[in-house]
Amino acid sequence: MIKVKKSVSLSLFKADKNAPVLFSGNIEENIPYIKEIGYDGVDLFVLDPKEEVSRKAITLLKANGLGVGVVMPAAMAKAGLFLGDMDKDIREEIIKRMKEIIVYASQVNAMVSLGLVRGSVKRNDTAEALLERFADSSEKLIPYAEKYDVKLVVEPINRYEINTLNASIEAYDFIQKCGLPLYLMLDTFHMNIEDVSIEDSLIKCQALIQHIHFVDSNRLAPGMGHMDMVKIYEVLKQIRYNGYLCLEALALPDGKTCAEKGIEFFNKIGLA
Ligand code: LER
Ligand code: MN
Repeated sequence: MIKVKKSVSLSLFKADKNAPVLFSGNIEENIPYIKEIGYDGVDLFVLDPKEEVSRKAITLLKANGLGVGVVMPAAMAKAGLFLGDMDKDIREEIIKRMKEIIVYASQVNAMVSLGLVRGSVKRNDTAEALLERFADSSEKLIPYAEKYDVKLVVEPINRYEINTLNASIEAYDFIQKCGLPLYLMLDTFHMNIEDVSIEDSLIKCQALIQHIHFVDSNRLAPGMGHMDMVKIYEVLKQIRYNGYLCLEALALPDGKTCAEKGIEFFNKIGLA
C-alpha cells in the first residue's frame, strides 16, 4: 500500500508576497490550524536554525503531530549565498550555514532542499563551471548529511528564477553524472514550464524522487488551475511514490482558502 502524505509550505519568517508560502509567521495559530484542516506536515522555510522561533516551531509541530518533509534554505539565496558561487569565501560561508540547517532538519526527520541556493550563471562564468562548484560544495555536505541521516534533494526550478538545472531531466542527469548520493524534489509548477511531459519525467526520474511540490499551473492548490492534477497523481501512484505532496503554493486569495481548496482536492481523489 502506498502512503502519500499531504503538506503545506510554512515560513518561520515574514515571506515575500510573491513567495510560494501558504502560511507565514504566527506559528502559534498557523501550526494547529494546518493540523486541524487535515494536513500531515509542512515544508519549513527557515532563516536561522539557532533562532528562538526555529526551536519553538519544532516543539509546536511535534505537539500537533505534524511532520516536516523538507527544510527550505531559500532565504540564504535571498541573502546572496550560493553553493555554486564563484567566490570561495561565499561557498565556505553557505556550507557552514547549510551544516546548521542539516542538523536542524535531522531534529524533525526532514530532508534539505538544494534549489535556489545553487545559484545562477553570471556573465563571466559558465554553467559547467557553476555546476562543478555546486557538486563540489554538495560533496562537502554529504558526510555531514550522512552523519545526521538527512537527504539532500536537488530541485529543478524554472528559467525565470534560476538558469541552472531547469528541467527535471537535466537535474536527474546532473545527479547521475556527479555520482553523489543526492536526490530529487520535483515541483509540478516548474515541470509545467520546463518539461516536455510531466508524466514522462516522473517515470524517468522515479528512482531519485523523494519529494513533490504539488501545485497547479498557477501555483495554487490542485484544482485551482488548468493542469490535470488527477492524471499526475495517477502517475505518482503508478511509480509507487510514497512521500509528501506539498502545496508549496501562493497564498491566494489567502493562505487558508488555498490550503482548504487543497483538502477539497485530496478528498476528491480519496486521500483524505
Ligand atoms: C522552491 O521550492 C521553489 O519552488 C522555488 O521556486 C523557489 O521559490
Ligand atoms: Mn518548489
